[in-house]
Amino acid sequence: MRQIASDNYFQQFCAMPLIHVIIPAYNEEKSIAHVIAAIPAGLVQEVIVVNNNSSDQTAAVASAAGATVLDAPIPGYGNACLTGIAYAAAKPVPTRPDIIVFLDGDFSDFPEEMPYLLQPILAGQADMVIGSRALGQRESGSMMPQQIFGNWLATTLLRWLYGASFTDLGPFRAIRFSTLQQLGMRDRNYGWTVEMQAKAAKQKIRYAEVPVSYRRRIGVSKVSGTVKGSVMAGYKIILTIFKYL
Ligand SMILES: Nc1nc2c(ncn2[C@@H]2O[C@H](COP(=O)(O)OP(=O)(O)O)[C@@H](O)[C@H]2O)c(=O)[nH]1
Ligand SMILES: [Mg+2]
Repeated sequence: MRQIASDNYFQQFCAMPLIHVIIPAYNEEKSIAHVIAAIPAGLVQEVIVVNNNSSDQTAAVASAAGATVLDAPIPGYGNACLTGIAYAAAKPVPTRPDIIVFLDGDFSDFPEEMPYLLQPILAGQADMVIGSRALGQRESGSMMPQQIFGNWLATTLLRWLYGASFTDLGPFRAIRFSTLQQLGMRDRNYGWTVEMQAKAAKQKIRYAEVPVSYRRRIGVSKVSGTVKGSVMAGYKIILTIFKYL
Protein backbone atom coordinates (compact mmCIF):
# COMPACT_ATOMS: atom_id res chain seq x y z
CA MET A 1 0.00 0.00 0.00
CA ARG A 2 1.22 3.50 -0.83
CA GLN A 3 3.06 5.81 1.66
CA ILE A 4 0.55 8.23 3.30
CA ALA A 5 1.22 12.02 3.11
CA SER A 6 2.49 13.55 6.41
CA ASP A 7 0.62 16.31 8.24
CA ASN A 8 2.95 19.12 7.09
CA TYR A 9 2.21 18.03 3.55
CA PHE A 10 -1.03 20.00 3.93
CA GLN A 11 0.79 23.11 5.29
CA GLN A 12 1.16 24.27 1.65
CA PHE A 13 -2.63 24.58 1.40
CA CYS A 14 -2.96 27.74 3.52
CA ALA A 15 -6.60 27.58 4.70
CA MET A 16 -7.48 23.90 4.67
CA PRO A 17 -10.97 23.62 3.17
CA LEU A 18 -13.75 22.05 5.21
CA ILE A 19 -14.11 18.39 4.30
CA HIS A 20 -17.08 16.20 5.20
CA VAL A 21 -17.37 12.47 4.56
CA ILE A 22 -20.69 10.86 3.59
CA ILE A 23 -21.01 7.09 4.17
CA PRO A 24 -24.20 5.29 3.03
CA ALA A 25 -24.65 2.35 5.36
CA TYR A 26 -27.17 -0.47 5.48
CA ASN A 27 -26.53 -3.22 8.06
CA GLU A 28 -22.81 -2.51 8.44
CA GLU A 29 -22.46 -2.85 12.23
CA LYS A 30 -19.37 -5.08 11.87
CA SER A 31 -17.46 -2.73 9.54
CA ILE A 32 -18.59 0.87 10.11
CA ALA A 33 -16.37 1.54 13.15
CA HIS A 34 -13.30 0.30 11.23
CA VAL A 35 -14.13 2.64 8.35
CA ILE A 36 -14.53 5.67 10.62
CA ALA A 37 -11.38 4.87 12.64
CA ALA A 38 -9.28 4.60 9.46
CA ILE A 39 -10.10 8.15 8.29
CA PRO A 40 -6.90 10.18 8.82
CA ALA A 41 -7.18 12.16 12.07
CA GLY A 42 -7.63 15.91 11.65
CA LEU A 43 -8.26 15.68 7.91
CA VAL A 44 -12.06 15.93 7.94
CA GLN A 45 -14.44 18.05 10.05
CA GLU A 46 -17.41 15.68 10.06
CA VAL A 47 -18.21 12.07 9.20
CA ILE A 48 -21.86 11.61 8.21
CA VAL A 49 -23.21 8.06 8.23
CA VAL A 50 -26.55 7.78 6.46
CA ASN A 51 -28.35 4.79 7.86
CA ASN A 52 -31.16 3.24 5.92
CA ASN A 53 -33.42 1.26 8.24
CA SER A 54 -30.58 -1.03 9.27
CA SER A 55 -31.91 -3.92 11.37
CA ASP A 56 -28.55 -4.19 13.16
CA GLN A 57 -26.59 -1.76 15.35
CA THR A 58 -25.10 0.26 12.49
CA ALA A 59 -26.44 3.58 13.83
CA ALA A 60 -25.31 3.00 17.43
CA VAL A 61 -21.86 1.75 16.40
CA ALA A 62 -21.38 4.67 14.00
CA SER A 63 -22.34 7.32 16.52
CA ALA A 64 -20.18 5.65 19.21
CA ALA A 65 -17.32 5.94 16.70
CA GLY A 66 -17.92 9.70 16.51
CA ALA A 67 -20.00 9.97 13.35
CA THR A 68 -23.10 12.07 12.82
CA VAL A 69 -25.80 9.51 12.03
CA LEU A 70 -28.71 10.45 9.78
CA ASP A 71 -31.68 8.17 9.20
CA ALA A 72 -32.89 8.00 5.61
CA PRO A 73 -36.26 6.23 5.65
CA ILE A 74 -36.35 5.45 1.93
CA PRO A 75 -33.92 2.65 0.97
CA GLY A 76 -31.36 3.21 -1.76
CA TYR A 77 -27.68 4.11 -2.07
CA GLY A 78 -28.43 7.30 -3.99
CA ASN A 79 -31.11 8.29 -1.55
CA ALA A 80 -28.66 7.93 1.31
CA CYS A 81 -26.16 10.17 -0.51
CA LEU A 82 -28.88 12.78 -1.24
CA THR A 83 -29.85 12.75 2.45
CA GLY A 84 -26.22 13.43 3.43
CA ILE A 85 -25.95 16.25 0.87
CA ALA A 86 -29.17 17.90 2.07
CA TYR A 87 -27.82 17.82 5.64
CA ALA A 88 -24.53 19.44 4.55
CA ALA A 89 -26.33 22.02 2.40
CA ALA A 90 -28.50 23.07 5.34
CA LYS A 91 -25.48 24.09 7.36
CA PRO A 92 -24.73 27.81 7.83
CA VAL A 93 -22.01 28.92 5.40
CA PRO A 94 -19.07 29.01 7.83
CA THR A 95 -19.56 25.32 8.66
CA ARG A 96 -20.76 24.17 5.23
CA PRO A 97 -18.24 21.82 3.63
CA ASP A 98 -16.05 22.85 0.70
CA ILE A 99 -15.40 19.25 -0.27
CA ILE A 100 -17.42 16.05 0.14
CA VAL A 101 -15.82 12.62 0.20
CA PHE A 102 -18.01 9.58 -0.44
CA LEU A 103 -16.96 6.26 1.06
CA ASP A 104 -18.64 2.90 1.47
CA GLY A 105 -19.40 1.55 4.92
CA ASP A 106 -18.20 -2.03 4.39
CA PHE A 107 -14.46 -1.43 4.87
CA SER A 108 -13.63 -2.44 1.30
CA ASP A 109 -12.06 0.98 0.62
CA PHE A 110 -8.88 2.26 2.40
CA PRO A 111 -9.96 5.52 4.09
CA GLU A 112 -6.30 6.24 4.88
CA GLU A 113 -5.79 6.86 1.15
CA MET A 114 -8.14 9.88 1.35
CA PRO A 115 -5.26 12.41 1.10
CA TYR A 116 -4.53 11.10 -2.41
CA LEU A 117 -8.14 11.49 -3.43
CA LEU A 118 -8.13 15.08 -2.16
CA GLN A 119 -4.77 16.15 -3.55
CA PRO A 120 -5.87 17.10 -7.12
CA ILE A 121 -8.72 19.20 -5.67
CA LEU A 122 -6.51 20.84 -3.00
CA ALA A 123 -3.92 21.62 -5.68
CA GLY A 124 -6.61 23.30 -7.81
CA GLN A 125 -6.21 20.78 -10.65
CA ALA A 126 -9.66 19.16 -10.45
CA ASP A 127 -13.14 19.60 -8.96
CA MET A 128 -14.01 15.91 -8.82
CA VAL A 129 -11.72 12.93 -8.17
CA ILE A 130 -12.69 9.28 -8.61
CA GLY A 131 -10.78 6.61 -6.71
CA SER A 132 -10.15 3.97 -9.36
CA ARG A 133 -9.99 0.35 -8.24
CA ALA A 134 -9.10 -0.53 -11.86
CA LEU A 135 -5.88 1.52 -11.55
CA GLY A 136 -5.22 0.46 -7.96
CA GLN A 137 -4.36 -2.67 -6.04
CA ARG A 138 -7.36 -4.97 -5.65
CA GLU A 139 -7.48 -7.95 -3.31
CA SER A 140 -8.66 -11.04 -5.19
CA GLY A 141 -12.37 -11.59 -4.66
CA SER A 142 -12.95 -7.97 -3.61
CA MET A 143 -14.90 -7.30 -6.82
CA MET A 144 -17.35 -9.77 -8.40
CA PRO A 145 -16.83 -10.70 -12.07
CA GLN A 146 -20.16 -9.03 -12.98
CA GLN A 147 -19.01 -5.90 -11.18
CA ILE A 148 -15.70 -5.80 -13.11
CA PHE A 149 -17.55 -6.38 -16.38
CA GLY A 150 -20.23 -3.82 -15.50
CA ASN A 151 -17.63 -1.15 -14.73
CA TRP A 152 -15.75 -1.90 -17.94
CA LEU A 153 -18.96 -1.65 -19.99
CA ALA A 154 -20.13 1.54 -18.27
CA THR A 155 -16.76 3.29 -18.56
CA THR A 156 -16.49 2.22 -22.20
CA LEU A 157 -19.93 3.72 -22.92
CA LEU A 158 -18.96 6.90 -21.07
CA ARG A 159 -15.91 7.14 -23.32
CA TRP A 160 -17.83 6.48 -26.55
CA LEU A 161 -20.89 8.60 -25.71
CA TYR A 162 -19.48 11.37 -23.50
CA GLY A 163 -15.80 11.40 -24.50
CA ALA A 164 -14.95 10.79 -20.85
CA SER A 165 -11.89 8.86 -19.70
CA PHE A 166 -12.98 7.01 -16.56
CA THR A 167 -11.71 3.55 -15.61
CA ASP A 168 -14.11 2.82 -12.73
CA LEU A 169 -17.41 3.81 -11.13
CA GLY A 170 -15.72 3.53 -7.72
CA PRO A 171 -17.62 4.58 -4.56
CA PHE A 172 -14.54 6.23 -3.00
CA ARG A 173 -14.56 9.75 -4.49
CA ALA A 174 -14.17 13.42 -3.61
CA ILE A 175 -15.90 16.44 -5.10
CA ARG A 176 -16.13 20.18 -4.45
CA PHE A 177 -19.45 20.84 -2.74
CA SER A 178 -20.29 23.65 -5.17
CA THR A 179 -19.62 21.31 -8.10
CA LEU A 180 -21.78 18.59 -6.55
CA GLN A 181 -24.68 21.01 -6.16
CA GLN A 182 -24.16 22.23 -9.73
CA LEU A 183 -24.56 18.65 -11.00
CA GLY A 184 -28.09 18.47 -9.57
CA MET A 185 -27.88 14.83 -8.53
CA ARG A 186 -31.17 12.94 -8.69
CA ASP A 187 -30.66 9.18 -8.61
CA ARG A 188 -31.97 7.40 -5.52
CA ASN A 189 -30.33 3.99 -5.85
CA TYR A 190 -27.86 2.20 -8.14
CA GLY A 191 -27.43 4.93 -10.81
CA TRP A 192 -25.81 7.42 -8.40
CA THR A 193 -22.14 6.92 -9.20
CA VAL A 194 -22.55 6.87 -13.00
CA GLU A 195 -24.99 9.83 -12.91
CA MET A 196 -22.28 11.93 -11.24
CA GLN A 197 -19.67 10.92 -13.80
CA ALA A 198 -21.96 11.32 -16.84
CA LYS A 199 -23.09 14.77 -15.70
CA ALA A 200 -19.53 15.80 -14.85
CA ALA A 201 -18.43 14.84 -18.37
CA LYS A 202 -21.41 16.59 -19.92
CA GLN A 203 -20.86 19.79 -17.91
CA LYS A 204 -17.12 19.75 -18.67
CA ILE A 205 -16.24 19.50 -14.97
CA ARG A 206 -12.48 19.17 -14.36
CA TYR A 207 -12.03 15.63 -13.05
CA ALA A 208 -9.18 13.30 -12.24
CA GLU A 209 -8.73 9.68 -11.20
CA VAL A 210 -6.32 8.32 -8.62
CA PRO A 211 -5.54 4.64 -8.03
CA VAL A 212 -7.06 3.32 -4.81
CA SER A 213 -6.65 -0.01 -3.08
CA TYR A 214 -9.64 -2.28 -2.60
CA ARG A 215 -10.18 -5.33 -0.37
CA ARG A 216 -12.90 -7.85 0.36
CA ARG A 217 -15.66 -6.25 2.39
CA ILE A 218 -16.63 -7.15 5.95
CA GLY A 219 -20.13 -8.63 6.02
CA VAL A 220 -22.58 -9.26 3.21
CA SER A 221 -22.86 -7.26 -0.05
CA LYS A 222 -26.26 -5.67 -0.71
CA VAL A 223 -25.56 -4.93 -4.35
CA SER A 224 -22.92 -6.73 -6.41
CA GLY A 225 -22.98 -9.77 -4.16
CA THR A 226 -26.63 -10.51 -4.94
CA VAL A 227 -28.16 -11.50 -8.28
CA LYS A 228 -31.02 -9.02 -7.78
CA GLY A 229 -28.62 -6.26 -6.84
CA SER A 230 -26.31 -6.94 -9.78
CA VAL A 231 -29.11 -7.06 -12.34
CA MET A 232 -30.85 -3.97 -10.95
CA ALA A 233 -27.58 -2.09 -10.73
CA GLY A 234 -26.54 -3.11 -14.26
CA TYR A 235 -29.88 -2.09 -15.72
CA LYS A 236 -29.97 1.23 -13.83
CA ILE A 237 -26.39 2.10 -14.78
CA ILE A 238 -27.00 1.61 -18.51
CA LEU A 239 -30.32 3.45 -18.32
CA THR A 240 -28.65 6.39 -16.55
CA ILE A 241 -25.88 6.64 -19.14
CA PHE A 242 -28.43 7.03 -21.95
CA LYS A 243 -30.75 9.23 -19.84
CA TYR A 244 -28.24 12.08 -19.55
CA LEU A 245 -26.88 11.97 -23.08
N1 LIG B 1 -28.11 3.75 3.35
C1 LIG B 1 -28.04 2.77 2.46
N2 LIG B 1 -26.84 2.24 2.21
C2 LIG B 1 -26.82 1.25 1.34
C3 LIG B 1 -27.96 0.72 0.70
N3 LIG B 1 -27.56 -0.28 -0.08
C4 LIG B 1 -26.21 -0.36 0.08
N4 LIG B 1 -25.79 0.55 0.93
C5 LIG B 1 -24.44 0.83 1.38
O1 LIG B 1 -23.74 1.20 0.21
C6 LIG B 1 -22.44 0.66 0.24
C7 LIG B 1 -22.26 -0.25 -0.98
O2 LIG B 1 -23.07 -1.37 -0.84
P1 LIG B 1 -22.46 -2.84 -1.00
O3 LIG B 1 -23.45 -3.77 -0.44
O4 LIG B 1 -21.11 -2.88 -0.42
O5 LIG B 1 -22.42 -2.97 -2.57
P2 LIG B 1 -21.19 -3.50 -3.43
O6 LIG B 1 -19.95 -2.84 -2.93
O7 LIG B 1 -21.57 -3.09 -4.81
O8 LIG B 1 -21.15 -4.97 -3.25
C8 LIG B 1 -22.31 -0.07 1.59
O9 LIG B 1 -21.78 0.81 2.52
C9 LIG B 1 -23.75 -0.39 1.94
O10 LIG B 1 -23.99 -0.47 3.32
C10 LIG B 1 -29.21 1.31 0.99
O11 LIG B 1 -30.27 0.94 0.50
N5 LIG B 1 -29.20 2.31 1.86
MG1 LIG C 1 -19.18 -2.94 -1.09
